Amino acid sequence: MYRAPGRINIIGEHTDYNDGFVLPFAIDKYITLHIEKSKKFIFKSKNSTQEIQLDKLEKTNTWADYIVGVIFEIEKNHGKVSPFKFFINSNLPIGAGLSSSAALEVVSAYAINDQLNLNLSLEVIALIGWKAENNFVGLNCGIMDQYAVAMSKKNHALFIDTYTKSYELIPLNLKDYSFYIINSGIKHELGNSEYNIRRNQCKEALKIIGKKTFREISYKDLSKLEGVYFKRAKHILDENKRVLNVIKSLKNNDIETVGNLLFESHESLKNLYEVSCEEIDFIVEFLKNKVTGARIVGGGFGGSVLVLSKENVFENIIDILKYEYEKKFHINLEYFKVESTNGVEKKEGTV
Ligand code: GAF
Repeated sequence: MYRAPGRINIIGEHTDYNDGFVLPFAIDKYITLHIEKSKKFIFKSKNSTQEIQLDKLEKTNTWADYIVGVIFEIEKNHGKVSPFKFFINSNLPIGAGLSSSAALEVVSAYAINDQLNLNLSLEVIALIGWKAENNFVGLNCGIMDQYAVAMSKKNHALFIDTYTKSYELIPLNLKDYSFYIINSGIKHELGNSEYNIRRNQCKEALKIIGKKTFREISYKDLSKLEGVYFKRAKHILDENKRVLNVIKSLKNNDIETVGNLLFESHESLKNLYEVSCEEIDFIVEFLKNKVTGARIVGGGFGGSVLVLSKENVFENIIDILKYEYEKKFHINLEYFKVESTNGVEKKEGTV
């Protein structure tokens, strides 16, 4: 079987489609895939009785589209893909901002590459997943998720410069601190369309300034912008700086500063980039002055909060937060500790 992990992003949110910096790592929650030759394309998930069968590859408006999109992308440059049965399983929460879609794309591209001996590199596999998401699924995302899911290494974060598409592994020595995910349980229907709107606003900001890339923009240029264009662009410049500061702090073993930068990032995503929501803000507000750092993670409009905390501190407050959240929103709050792990791989075992 093959498996691909989800990812969290320590910092660098909404910078990956703006030629900026990101710092994700793959987490120990996975989508697993078994694949075998078949007469038709068949898509089956262990979590559902439904089986999708296709004589001809086409849009299904189901999770199978992530795989169909990948097959189309492979066929564009690497020849015909014969029919397979795809059987998947997952312990990665869906719609929680942890990149379940990138995991599904990357694990299918990786498995097809292996089965057909295409000899594609991990970068090419990641880019096939990214193109499937943009060209077929319709989310105009950046490369962060697919790169993190494909290229991560245990005990490291992956610093990606999305302008040059180069990356560097940054050792993660967190001492007695850990990362946690708190899933708000909110999946915003508007997520994809709002995401694409943010992307267009950034393009428009560049046009007003008269530059081709955010990499050529300085704080002085922001005086040419107003309203949402100013807010979006300011977030990008600040967030890129924060990524570099987090890397510096990690190298200096200064985990408290990493935490402060996470809180700053959240404020910016809430007020400047406007991708948070009431439920997530409630969680982050509760955590202030208690844990080391916390912020919304992923595309936003729901999903999860990433928390950096000492274990005893987190354990002491999480039940109170759960109680308060469930009282206010009537939603069960799920949480778990995340460990870094390797990117996509082939494994012995069953799905
Ligand atoms: C989603 C996208 F898929 C990523 O490319 C990235 O833009 C992220 O939102 C926000 O940082 O996960």
